[in-house]
Amino acid sequence: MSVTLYGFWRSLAAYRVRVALNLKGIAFEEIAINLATGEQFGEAYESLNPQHVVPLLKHDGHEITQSMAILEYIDEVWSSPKLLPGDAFEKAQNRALALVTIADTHPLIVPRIRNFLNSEWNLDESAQTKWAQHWFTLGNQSIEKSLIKIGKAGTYSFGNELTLADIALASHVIGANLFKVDMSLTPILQDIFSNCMRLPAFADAHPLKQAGAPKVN
Ligand SMILES: N[C@@H](CCC(=O)N[C@@H](CS)C(=O)NCC(=O)O)C(=O)O
Repeated sequence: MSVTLYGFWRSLAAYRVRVALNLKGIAFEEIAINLATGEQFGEAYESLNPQHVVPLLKHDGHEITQSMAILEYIDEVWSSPKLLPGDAFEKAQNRALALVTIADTHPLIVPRIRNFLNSEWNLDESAQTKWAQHWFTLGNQSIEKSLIKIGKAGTYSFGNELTLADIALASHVIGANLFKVDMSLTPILQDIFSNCMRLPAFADAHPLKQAGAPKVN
């Protein structure tokens, strides 16, 4: 059964899906929807996702949107290694940490928000960067304090086994790095990120390693 991901090189949400597919060892084809030229608003993509956003996963005749829903679908369909382990409370704790960035930080910096800041209030690129840095910094602080409060961090957020929350946190730090946010103030988050990036599943999925990404030295 083939797996197709509609994504874009710099999409943090598509990054999360690439990592999960890599961790499960699932072969997939990625089709790029060019968010920079507005391809997400074209008729062809609208018929797939009326929300005009990536990622979208096609599998087994299904079309699934929203990275969190896709991650949970992948985890249920391909059960090993388990990304959302534990009892109901542990799963809720894991989802809650992931959602700090998936639901409450990342949505504030996506192209449609930054484009609106520009078209309505003339905020130029440097003002938009300041906006993004602000929300990533608040996200960083919430995540770092949550990791301390939960008290389970080891190599990864919930001990020494990778979980769904680590995928979310890695996407968060990649976004923060793209906007040059100071990561030295959140050392636990930074350590978890470094540990994740040692794994090819995370490193190979990095936005800057995807087709269409700008070359960096
Ligand atoms: N909550 C969604 C976010 C989807 C989203 O906003 N994706 C961005 C790329 S990371 C997008 O396609 N943006 C298009 C736009 O803002 O015009 C998820 O996690 O899948």
